[in-house]
Amino acid sequence: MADPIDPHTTSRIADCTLVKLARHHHENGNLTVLENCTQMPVEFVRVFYIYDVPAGADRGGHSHYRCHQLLVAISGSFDVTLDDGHQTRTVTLNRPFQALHITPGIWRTMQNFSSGSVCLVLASEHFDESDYVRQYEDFLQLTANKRP
Ligand code: T46
Repeated sequence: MADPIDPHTTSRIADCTLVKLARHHHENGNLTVLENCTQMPVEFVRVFYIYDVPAGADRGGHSHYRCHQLLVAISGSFDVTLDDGHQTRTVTLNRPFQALHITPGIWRTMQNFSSGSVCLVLASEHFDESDYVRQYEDFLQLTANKRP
C-alpha cells in the first residue's frame, strides 16, 4: 500500500473553516449540542478544555499529522493564529455557537485569552504525542514543498 500523503504538503489555511452551531434559544438561556452527525465536518473521539490561562500566556505552537480539531470559545474569547507554512490567518473565537475546524498540517497558536475564558476542543484522534510536530523549524521543512 502506498504511503499516505503527509497533510503538511497539502494543508491550506483556507480549509480551516468556521462552523456555525445550532442554538436552542430559550428565554432562560441558550443550549448548543455537539454531536457526531452530518452537521460536523469530522467525527471526534476526544474532548478536552483549556482554562485558567494566565494573562499574556500563549498555548499551542504545533501541528498534527492526522488529528482534526474543532475549537469553541465556550466562555470568553481568544485568538487562534493558523499557519500553513506559507500564509497565516488569525481568527478570534468569542461565541459559544461558533467552532473553528483546524485541519491536519496546520500550525496553530492561541493567544489573547480573556479572563475566565474556556477553550473546548473536540479531536478526531486519541492523544498521541507522535502525531505532533512541536518544532517550528521541522514544520517549515515539512511544508516547504507544498503541492499545488
Ligand atoms: C491543540 C491545542 C488546541 C494529554 O495528556 N492528553 C491530551 O489529550 C492533551 C490535549 C494533552 N495532554 C498533555 C500533554 C502535555 O503534557 O497535556 C499537556 C499540555 O498539552 P499541550 O502543551 O499540547 O497543550 P496546548 O494547549 O498547547 O495544545 C492543546 C493540544 O495538545 C493540541 O492538540 O491543538 O490544544
